[in-house]
Amino acid sequence: MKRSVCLTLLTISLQLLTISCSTSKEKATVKESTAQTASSASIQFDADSAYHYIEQQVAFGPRVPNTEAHVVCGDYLVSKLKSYQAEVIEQKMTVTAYDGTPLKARNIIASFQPENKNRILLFAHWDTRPYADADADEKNWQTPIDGANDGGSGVAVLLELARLLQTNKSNMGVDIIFFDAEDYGTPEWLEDENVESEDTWCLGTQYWTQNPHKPGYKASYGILLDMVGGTNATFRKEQISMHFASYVVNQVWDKASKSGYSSYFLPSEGGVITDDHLYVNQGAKIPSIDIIDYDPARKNGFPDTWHTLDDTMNHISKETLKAVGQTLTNILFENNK
Ligand code: AHN
Ligand code: ZN
Repeated sequence: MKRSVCLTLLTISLQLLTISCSTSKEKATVKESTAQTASSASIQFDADSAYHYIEQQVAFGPRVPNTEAHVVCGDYLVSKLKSYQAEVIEQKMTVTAYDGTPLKARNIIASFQPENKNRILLFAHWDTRPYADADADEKNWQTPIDGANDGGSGVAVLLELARLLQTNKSNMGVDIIFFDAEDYGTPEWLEDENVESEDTWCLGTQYWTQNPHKPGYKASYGILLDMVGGTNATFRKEQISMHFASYVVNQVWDKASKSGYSSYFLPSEGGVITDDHLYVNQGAKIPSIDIIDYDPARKNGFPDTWHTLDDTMNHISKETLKAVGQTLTNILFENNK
């Protein structure tokens, strides 16, 4: 008896739902078709442009804090973002490296629609590692790397998104942060199992979480791009991201698949990676994920070029840049409510 009442109620409510759905669906269809002509159908992420942004960064030389190339590249990034009509804030600071070296560092923050309360945070590190300490040849361990992928690629994808944000309106306010001093962590040759060295990485991000560029800064969620330009890259569901922001991971992976990039964004489990998103999650309390090329079947999970002198333009793929860039483009400009 009870069951049948329930069922009847369910049927009635389902019918009501169908009726209300069909009317709102009609409206939605109309709305969508206008929106599509205006934006989503036509917004293409230009992988050639992103590739060029990596070339430009690499041309400065390794972007290691306390070097001239680092200063000049920072100026280039600021001027690019300003040219795309973003509001740009530079956060200059001195942070202390694992060995006590004071590092002159600079976080570069670009805001689109700064007045919009509904915000998304996109971030990447822009500095490059001073040491090729994962290089097969020990003679190279003290040599700085080009960082085409590790550093260059995430920044390049975000610069291309900034270019698109200049001419296309998202319904979200967007903040792009280029964090500094991510990659100056304790070198492998000094790694000591008994000494915790995790916090020697991501120094710019750690500074920012303690000194946000705007008091009480919040975003609905954050996406970190790290090594998103390598040949044959694959992205797996990184576990810190899953812990703090599984719904963001799933939303991004779903969008990637709907955009035709399910061969890059795999549904399998990734590593547990100490990266800038950890501090954004813990310190700033913004649910954030890491899109990072990581395959547990590899030696250390990261691409073979990681922290080696091989992290050069030769191993950058426009197809990978397109897969990541187009997925993010579709997140920013599709399904706007
Ligand atoms: C560590 O190696 C501790 N984390 C990886 C974060 C990283 C370094 N991403 C790029 N370079
Ligand atoms: Zn690195």
